[in-house]
Amino acid sequence: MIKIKGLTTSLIIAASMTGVFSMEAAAGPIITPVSFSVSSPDPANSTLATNNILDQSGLSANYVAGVTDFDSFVATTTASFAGQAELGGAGAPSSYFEFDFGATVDIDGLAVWNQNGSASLDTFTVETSLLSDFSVSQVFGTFTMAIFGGANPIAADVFSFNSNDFRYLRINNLTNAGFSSATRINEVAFRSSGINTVPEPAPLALLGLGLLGLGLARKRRH
Ligand SMILES: [Ca+2]
Repeated sequence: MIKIKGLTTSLIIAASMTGVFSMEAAAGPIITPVSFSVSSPDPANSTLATNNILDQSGLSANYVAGVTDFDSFVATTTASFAGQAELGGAGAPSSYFEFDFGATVDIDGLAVWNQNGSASLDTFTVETSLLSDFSVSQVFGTFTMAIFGGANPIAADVFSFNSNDFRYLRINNLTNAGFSSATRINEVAFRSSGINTVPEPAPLALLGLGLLGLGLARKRRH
């Protein structure tokens, strides 16, 4: 009877642990790239550091990468005029912001806090690749910023797309709100799809751990 009771307890522990992992995966935390570059930084305006796009500068709140829930954060966080990043040129075909996540990731959402003047981003594409030279890549559709040239502080535009595994992501700048020599955005954030490429503990493995725990407990008892 004790044995059955113990086994049942282990099953409950294993099941609840599995549940916890599932909930974490579904939460869709913000994940951040390990490095960032622009295809054509504007040498005339070096005060607009390119890091501004990723360092949470100008945001009304801060997140913790890998922990903070993307959807709830981007819904309530605004950006001020300070903390913008700039691309030289206005929508030239080779003009893009590029992000390296350091390993294969799976992302299904992007938040962009735009700049609030005529240099603000208008239309862009999202392109992803497993290769740094993008010789094989996937291009999502053309996205249009709903919020541009508007208020300060400014809310985030959020875009969703089919998740896929990649390491590198480009935001290809197509058009801006009219400024002829540069495109500026304040900040971006990425949503993990919850489909982690790092293997999560499988339910059977957790059940095994539970049974192992039971075995150890019984051994100590004897
Ligand atoms: Ca910023």
